[in-house]
Amino acid sequence: MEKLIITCALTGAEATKQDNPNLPVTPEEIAKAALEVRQAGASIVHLHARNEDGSPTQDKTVYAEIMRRIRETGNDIILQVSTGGAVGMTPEERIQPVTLRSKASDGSFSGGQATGLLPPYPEMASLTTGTVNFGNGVFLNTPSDIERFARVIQEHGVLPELEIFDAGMIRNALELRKKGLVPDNAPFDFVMGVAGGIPGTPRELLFLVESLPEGARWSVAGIGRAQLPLATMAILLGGHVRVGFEDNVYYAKGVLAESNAQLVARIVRLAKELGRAVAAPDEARHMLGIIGKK
Ligand code: KMH
Ligand code: ZN
Repeated sequence: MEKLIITCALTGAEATKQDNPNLPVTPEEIAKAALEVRQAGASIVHLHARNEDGSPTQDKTVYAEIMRRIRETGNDIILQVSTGGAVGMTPEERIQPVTLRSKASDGSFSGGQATGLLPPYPEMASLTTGTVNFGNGVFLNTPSDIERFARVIQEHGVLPELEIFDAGMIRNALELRKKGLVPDNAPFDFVMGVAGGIPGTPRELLFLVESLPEGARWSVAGIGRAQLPLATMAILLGGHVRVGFEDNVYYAKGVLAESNAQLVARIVRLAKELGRAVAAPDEARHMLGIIGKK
């Protein structure tokens, strides 16, 4: 089996400090959490941004500050920005952070100032390929908006990660592939257990995995109590794992997690016990086909 890629979704758009006081919210807190999860064994961070009052924002200046602070700590973790944002945001708001990476006239990509550190721009972006009820709200992704997001992600040289909240979204993702709007190496991430989406059960995970084309790379992000069992299954099945406060603020039933790093460290221990080596960020870049892009 290939090495395990661990993604940590540090903050999300929904959890609050009331849910877990250890939730990283400010750019400084997010950069600190990103370093801790890198040291614990994660190779990708999935990023969301917040306003000063803690409410979600897709403002690219806040994302720019988060990524700058992450790189300033010498952190080489892969930077994945959200294009999902929060329920109710407009597509224009949501796509902003992708544009922090710009294409130069010679075809190379850049963003941020040269610091001698890895550049502070997005290497990956999440791309949800359908609409799903999301608790009491609706996470709206119309066919035309999905195509538009895919085009902008492509134009900015960013690798999309296909966020699959329900089975029909796999079909939509494959349509985008056929149209040449997402590359064949774009990984799938099954977000399982959202109220309104596919349940986070072993049976459903097997069904989603079997629905993918041969050779497709996938990870699973189990919501709440589904996080640990589904992550364990992914380690065993050759998939990859996403953990973090965006999806689950608990370590065990009734016990809040101390940090995102605590959740990552448990996956690293499990992988070790189960005989699966863990990928470092550069190894993950090679596996995902994003190494070499500047
Ligand atoms: N906050 C959810 C409504 C993503 O990051 O791409 C959507 C979300 C997905 O978090
Ligand atoms: Zn997200």
